[in-house]
Amino acid sequence: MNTFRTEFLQFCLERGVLRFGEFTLKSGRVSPYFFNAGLFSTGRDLSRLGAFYARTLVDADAEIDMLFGPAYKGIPLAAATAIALAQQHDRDYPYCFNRKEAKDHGEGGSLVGSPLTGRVLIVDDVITAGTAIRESVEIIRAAGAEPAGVLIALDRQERGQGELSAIQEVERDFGLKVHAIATLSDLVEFLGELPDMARHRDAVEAYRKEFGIRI
Ligand code: OMP
Repeated sequence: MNTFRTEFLQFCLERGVLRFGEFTLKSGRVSPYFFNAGLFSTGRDLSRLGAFYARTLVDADAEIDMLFGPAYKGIPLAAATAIALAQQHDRDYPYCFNRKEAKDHGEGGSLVGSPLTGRVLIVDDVITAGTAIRESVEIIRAAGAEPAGVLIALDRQERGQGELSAIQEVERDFGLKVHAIATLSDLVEFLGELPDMARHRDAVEAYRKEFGIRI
């Protein structure tokens, strides 16, 4: 695995973002690991996280015109990514986010930031069932813009209803490419390199056998 992904997963472990145990997911599945991006909760964490997102986007060579952060968790992620793209890659993209409740006073409306136009990249944390992404696609299309890709931190590589993962379904249904900083495969490989993580590796591997997509 490349050092970039190893560094990212190490960072997640250090910050407690990646945890092992028993976690009931939105889907009802009981997972031996959980990724909680909300625990990147200091200025330095967010700055480092933004750098990982930005680098993933630059490496993917995605053709986009702006960033969109879906409320709530996508908002600081899109902002941190936009800052890192400007400071570290000299790419000054406009960015925008939505409110969950439309305002009926002041400037009104439910979108904040740059107007949604052109090819829009959705920035979020984890995709499980893809619900949040589907909502973002609707918001972007309603504004007359084009959803052009998704950038997330972790691809759990789990099957959805059928054989495809939720991410593969999003790619198929909307023609959107999903870019992830790291995947479940990276996590299994990473845990395999840490002797004191063998127990967790086995549990994650067993979970992958049961719910993972075929790779
Ligand atoms: P969808 O909007 O259905 O794709 O689900 C994404 C959500 O799953 C995230 O925003 C979290 O609330 C939750 N989640 C995680 O954040 N991390 C995980 O490792 C797993 C889940 C989950 O519940 O599946």
